[in-house]
Amino acid sequence: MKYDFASIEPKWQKKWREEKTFAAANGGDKPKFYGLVEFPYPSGQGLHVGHARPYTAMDVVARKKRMDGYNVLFPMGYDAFGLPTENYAIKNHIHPAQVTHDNIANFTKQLQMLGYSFDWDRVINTTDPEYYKWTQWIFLQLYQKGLAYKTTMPVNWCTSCKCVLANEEVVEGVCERCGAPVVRKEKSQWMLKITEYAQRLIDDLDDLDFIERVKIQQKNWIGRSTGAEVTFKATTGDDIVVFTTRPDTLFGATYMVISPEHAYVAKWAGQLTNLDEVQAYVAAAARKSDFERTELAADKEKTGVELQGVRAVNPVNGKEIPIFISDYVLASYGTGAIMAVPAHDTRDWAFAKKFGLPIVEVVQGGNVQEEAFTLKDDTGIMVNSGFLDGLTVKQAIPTITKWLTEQGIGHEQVNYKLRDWVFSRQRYWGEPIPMVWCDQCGWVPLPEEQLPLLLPDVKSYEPTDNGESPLAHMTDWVETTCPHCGGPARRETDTMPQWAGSSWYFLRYMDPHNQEALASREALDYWSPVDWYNGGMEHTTLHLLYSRFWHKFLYDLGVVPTKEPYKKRTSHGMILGEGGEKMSKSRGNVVNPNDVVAEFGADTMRLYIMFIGDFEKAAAWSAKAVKGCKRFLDRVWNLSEQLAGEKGYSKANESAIHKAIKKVSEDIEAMKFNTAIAALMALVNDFYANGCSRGDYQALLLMLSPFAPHAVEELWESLGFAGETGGMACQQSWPAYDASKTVDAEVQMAVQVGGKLRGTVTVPLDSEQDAVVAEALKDPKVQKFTEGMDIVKVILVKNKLVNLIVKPKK
Ligand code: ANZ
Ligand code: ZN
Repeated sequence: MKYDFASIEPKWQKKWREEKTFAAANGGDKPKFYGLVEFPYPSGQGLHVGHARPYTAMDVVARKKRMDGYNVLFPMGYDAFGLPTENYAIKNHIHPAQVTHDNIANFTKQLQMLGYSFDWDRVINTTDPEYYKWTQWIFLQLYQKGLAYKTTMPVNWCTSCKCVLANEEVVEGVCERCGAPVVRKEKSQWMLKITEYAQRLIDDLDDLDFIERVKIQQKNWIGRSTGAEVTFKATTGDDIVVFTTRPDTLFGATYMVISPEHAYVAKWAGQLTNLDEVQAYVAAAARKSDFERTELAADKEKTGVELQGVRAVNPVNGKEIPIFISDYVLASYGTGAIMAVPAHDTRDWAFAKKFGLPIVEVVQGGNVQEEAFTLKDDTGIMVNSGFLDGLTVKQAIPTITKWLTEQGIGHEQVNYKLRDWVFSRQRYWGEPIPMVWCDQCGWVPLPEEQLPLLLPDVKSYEPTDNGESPLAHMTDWVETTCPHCGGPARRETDTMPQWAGSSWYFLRYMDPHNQEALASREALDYWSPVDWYNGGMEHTTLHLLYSRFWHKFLYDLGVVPTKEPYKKRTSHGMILGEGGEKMSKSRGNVVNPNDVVAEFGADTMRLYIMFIGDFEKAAAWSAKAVKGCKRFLDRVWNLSEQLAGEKGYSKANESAIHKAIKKVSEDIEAMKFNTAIAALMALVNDFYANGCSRGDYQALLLMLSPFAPHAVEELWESLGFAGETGGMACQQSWPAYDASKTVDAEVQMAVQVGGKLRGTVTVPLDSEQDAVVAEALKDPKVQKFTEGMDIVKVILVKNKLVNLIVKPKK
């Protein structure tokens, strides 16, 4: 029988689909397991091998969990709103809905081609009105609770997409999508108050089984800082409030800096003697993004302008100090104003050097001549600091904070780097925001009965040049009546950002066809939380944080039963091109899964993508290694024609099988797929060497079935196992191992030095020479006779004795 993957694979895929082999039931006696992968954006390029890695991995886990006796939910869907589709639609004059439909059809074909055990009855599509009805519903709930609000703020504006970007979508000053420069622009935006959840988003990480680097990245992104707010008096009589994490250094504050956007710049215009210079600097700063102003400028010379005509007073020593504007102080963080302590802050030091400002050391050990000394520990001793002198930094911080509080000029303060989420986009292909503007009533939410608010058909999806959404042209749609007073009103024409639909999709899978709710309470109670979610590290600070926020909000509303959506989070490394470079069209090194499957079959593709290397690390594609995986499957296949002996494990293979079961079971749980496969390869070698019984082979097929399910089912059926067990291999129980049979037999061996018995060692049966010698040399009794000696020869009698021939070192 030939291994004809091209006919075998579609055959089993069809059977699984028709028989709904992998459909999950919302209930039952089995324990539940909900395994989740990030649903794809259905791009025109189709499925990438980068998708195949996490999808195959979770498919292996899901298939194994089913065999372990779990009721498994392993769903798939499409995150289909977004810019690339819209841009493609504009360019090719095809409706985005049509583009989406075609791309989804292609993705579905590809996912089925790879034999994934998704429950195809639960497929969701975020652009389906039946789906986005509930995205809109969640928005309305956020609005009712005061967590969605509209405000005018400077936003990141992509000059090419003509679209507002979230901070996270701006990478190194350019648009993450198209690479065009991003400028700042004032716009009225819907915002979501994720900051209200900042502390909970940090605290609740503790109980989660997330890989450490995900937790760290989320914490850093939220960026909690503890410090104090301190009020300085300006000579105008105004209070300048600063945020500092080092109130202990207050005596060293020799000047102040406020951000160029600070309200006082305009307020003090009349008093400033250098107003022109100040205004020119403000205008220049406005053109830069925060990233350019901070990260990109970190090593560059500091710039700024003194506000001549106004000064401030340091509240601890009464000294008058100058005030500057500089773009290294951001309007959006803390209070947008700082006290500058050049002796102990690197940026302040660079600035002070440039402008010839005094540098006063207040923590002993600060190297004020060469470079600012930013204290890393709490052991420094305060100097030049009045009543703080002699205290450690650790003591000085609470002391000064208490003093400031008593004086009524300061208090302890916690700040977060996290900003509220800019939730509107001036684009067509997104969820309409269900809000109406009435001149009489202001913003009025659409009544829930009117959901979904359908995205209207438009002729042109081009964003307008003034930055309004294309929907703004749709007079018929825009003009409506106020749900509150019945007067004339206008619909919101911005749409939701790409991240909306993915913020709750895992809930919809639990009950995807529900018409009354986003999912029934029973379904939510049964499946929550997601047991294991694998996805890309690049989604850590966006999708993963956003969806945790929405889930917590829904938890507070009583809609979902758990405060966190995902129990466990793991992440995979990237697949690189042959030779280790990033796959890209321009490099011409993109591997198309269709080609691999056509040439070698889906099972080889699956096996290879799991064998490619450590799951968490990046790995380079190797056509040669793909062939190696195909050869392994050929070997498995051909072995089926040489089976000898009946049921049960053969004596010769029994221990190897038990060991392999233990190893493969543990490795799949730990996502060490490559070593699991290596163990199966070794087992096949044993089978070829020792002969293979039907029972031996059956165990191999069961362990191989999550990785190469099509070939396994075909063999399972043709060898009659299906008849004997009454089901497919994927429906069998995962083989169990007997722990006592997995431990290696050990032997005691005599150790001689120069032919005389000097000790004994215990080593695994059949140990090779090097291993025995290494073990022998650990024995102090042996060491006594080998010290200062060279081992010139070793005589090994396997499993009995080792004799070390030595002579003195020269
Ligand atoms: C005085 C000082 C002395 C500071 C010292 C640091 C070291 P994190 O930890 O990131 O929260 N800062 C405050 N608001 C700022 C703004 N809007 N733009 C730029 N810098 C700002 O950083 C807090 C520190 O960053 C604050 O503590 C302040 O400088 C500066 F030896 O105050 B510090
Ligand atoms: Zn009204």
